[in-house]
Amino acid sequence: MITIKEKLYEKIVTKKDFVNHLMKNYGDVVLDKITISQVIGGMRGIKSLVSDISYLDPSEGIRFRNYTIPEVFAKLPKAVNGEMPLVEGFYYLLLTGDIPTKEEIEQIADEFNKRKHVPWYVFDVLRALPKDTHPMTMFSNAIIALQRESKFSRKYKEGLKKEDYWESTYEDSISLLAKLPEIAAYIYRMKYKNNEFIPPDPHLDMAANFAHMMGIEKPYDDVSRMYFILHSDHEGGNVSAHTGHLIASALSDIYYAISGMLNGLAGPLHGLANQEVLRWIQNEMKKFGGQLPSKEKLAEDVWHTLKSGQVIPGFGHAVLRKTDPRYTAIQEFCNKNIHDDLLFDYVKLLYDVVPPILIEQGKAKNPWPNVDAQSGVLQWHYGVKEYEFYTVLFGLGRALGVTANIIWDRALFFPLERPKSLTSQMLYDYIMTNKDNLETKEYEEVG
Ligand code: CMX
Repeated sequence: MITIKEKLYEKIVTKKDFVNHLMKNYGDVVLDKITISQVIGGMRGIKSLVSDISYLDPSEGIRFRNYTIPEVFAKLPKAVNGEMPLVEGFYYLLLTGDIPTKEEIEQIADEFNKRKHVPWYVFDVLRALPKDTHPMTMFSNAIIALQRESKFSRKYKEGLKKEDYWESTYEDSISLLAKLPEIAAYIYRMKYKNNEFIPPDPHLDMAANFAHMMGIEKPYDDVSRMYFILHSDHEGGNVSAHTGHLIASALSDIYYAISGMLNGLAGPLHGLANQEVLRWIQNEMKKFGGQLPSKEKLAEDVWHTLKSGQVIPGFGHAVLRKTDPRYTAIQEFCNKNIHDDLLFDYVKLLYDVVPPILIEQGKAKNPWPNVDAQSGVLQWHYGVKEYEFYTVLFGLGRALGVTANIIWDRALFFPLERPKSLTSQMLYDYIMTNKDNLETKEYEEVG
């Protein structure tokens, strides 16, 4: 059987030819017009990145390597005694685009196993931080501390050839991913479980080992598998994936890139929204004395949140225009496995209450829930009630997608990312100079 690296190499050669062909023969083809509102408004919808790892359709939602979420769940080999696919197999899919055999999964699991050991100084760094440091800050710190391990950076200094960039990036990615479950579980148990650590079990798969180190019984292993897979990637333009790509485009190594992408994920408009959803619901639960309110009462509070200038966490999306299929996947799992859970009932009620309000308010382009509206229920139900920790779990999953993307960025020689910025005066001058040729509206001079 060929190794993963050999398989990747074969695929890289073919894909590189394809991308070179596009660049050489069609490099001048114009894709889309770019509007002033896109330039000012956070580059929404500007097609300016390439990722073959996943694609996000506004209506259908995410496809990982062209497979929908239900297809990923159905096609990938499952864990023994589990319903969810092995994360190792999913990573193989992200890297190669192929559904792995059991042997191929064993190969990648073996690679993770060999590199699992977390050096002592990482724990020292974590312990040196004040106890009230946010777990995302801890996670990001731990990863940046590991940067000294980077094979890519070492080899680059020695004069690495461009053709070989991807290989040591792959090595760094496997080494880092192998350590993330133990680092995350360590943060959790140091911060919330009185420093009572549970050593890793080398016989378990990545997610089961994580569940074990967290100290949580079955089916938390399956919950973790599902959680990591669903959060792994959301095409290239979201803040975390894009940050990782941008950092790595300067040939900063995986450790720099993943630590940085976590810092983007830590924002309340992105990954931190899962924490915010729980915080919001917990406040409601307290207010309603641990009871489920009527739709009308909950609607009043949703309006109150909006009118006080805040967003409703867990709703809306920059690309999606329908309910997030990641939300649906978690909901299906909850429907099957969770009964009589007040939090789950709140989430279901919010699904009925929030979208009509956001539609009536008329601002959000997408009134439907995203993954963060539903994901906290799972964690809470299975015992992770410290909701500050939820974004770390998101980050652990996201590292799968971002590392896979960066390995391919390097393989395909994607260059330094360097878009052009203009001054606002330049935008105005452009409009005034070209107003006779522009299609719409009257162009008034300002000031
Ligand atoms: N509650 C209230 N207002 C919302 C809203 C929500 N859930 N979603 C969008 N809006 C508002 C925006 O704040 C914006 O208002 P202003 O014009 O006053 O600035 C307006 O509607 C238009 O926004 P949009 O084009 O629909 O959405 P964006 O692409 O700008 O932002 C997102 C997308 C996700 C940041 C936004 O929907 C939001 O803030 N949602 C709540 C936070 C959240 O759940 N984030 C997690 C997203 C998934 C993830 O990355 O993990």
